[in-house]
Amino acid sequence: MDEIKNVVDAALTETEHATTIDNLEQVEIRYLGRKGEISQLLRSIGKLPEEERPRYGSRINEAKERLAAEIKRRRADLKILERRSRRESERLDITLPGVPADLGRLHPLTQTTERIIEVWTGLGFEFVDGPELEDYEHNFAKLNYPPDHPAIDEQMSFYIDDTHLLRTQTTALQGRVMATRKPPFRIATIGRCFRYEAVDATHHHTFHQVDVFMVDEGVSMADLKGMLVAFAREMFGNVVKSRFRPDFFPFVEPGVDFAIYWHNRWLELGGAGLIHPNILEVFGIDSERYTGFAFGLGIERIPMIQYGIKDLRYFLDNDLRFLRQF
Ligand code: FA5
Repeated sequence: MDEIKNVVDAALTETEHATTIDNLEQVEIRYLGRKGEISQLLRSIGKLPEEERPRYGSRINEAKERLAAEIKRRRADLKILERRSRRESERLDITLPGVPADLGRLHPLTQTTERIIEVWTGLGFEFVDGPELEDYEHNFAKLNYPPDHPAIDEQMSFYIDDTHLLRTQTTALQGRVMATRKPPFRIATIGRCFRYEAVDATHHHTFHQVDVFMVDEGVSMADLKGMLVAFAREMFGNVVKSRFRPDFFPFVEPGVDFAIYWHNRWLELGGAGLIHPNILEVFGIDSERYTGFAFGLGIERIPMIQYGIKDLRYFLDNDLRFLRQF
């Protein structure tokens, strides 16, 4: 009987001291398992005299039940403790100062692009995207370039095969629009252009342009000038002075270049003019009834003027010291 008491006392102490559910399971196996200490006590019954066996047996069964009940209780306690400690380790201290997030910002060219879109949308123009991988027809032929015209060489191109090239000008979209729409329309497009150029502070092989054109009855140079001046004022402020000088582009007649006066200097923004009647006719638009204007500007030029950036290579370098300033 003492032996039973010793085993039960030891088992109860170990149960009480188990600090994890795993610990407790080991205690359970050691005492209540098939080969555990209590089972061994039961097996030793055979060695006792007949008359002692029932009492001994029922003592062992009581001990077994008591131990099982204690282990069950301890297991429930440990579950609560484990849950609590998990909860505490996961608790957030919302009064701790946070780690400031490194905020991204829009690239200066994206900011300029968004502003340009805002201004021309406000003037009633719809923005349409064209492909960067263009065909010769849209980039040159449909824009009234005679074959082998020197102006084609002026825009040195990256050819992909005999008939496809990376577009050299967003003006390439004009033919795509005129083939599918009837006037009146007011269209604009903005995006990347590519020229096989020696890269320097004002020229890149990859740059951006915006092209804007409209076709309607009675569109004249006065409309073109009025809208370009309105655009320049939106971008550079009310004081800006602008200038139009004759220039040549095969797709306009007359053609002009457009410049603004900024910090005591004339700065060219791009080319413009009235859409050549040949182009309207190619697309079945009656050039007696309809006229149109078109212009195309380099985008990099705008933030360069606004912020006094001397070298357009910064825009493609992705140097954070430069980009963080905008
Ligand atoms: C044109 O590309 C004509 N398509 C513009 C046009 C459209 C005229 C509609 C008439 C009617 P130009 O090659 O001049 O024109 O380029 C226009 C502007 O794009 C230039 O003034 C310049 O700001 C920019 N640009 C041209 N080449 C580069 C280059 N390599 N790097 C950066 N900007 C450039």
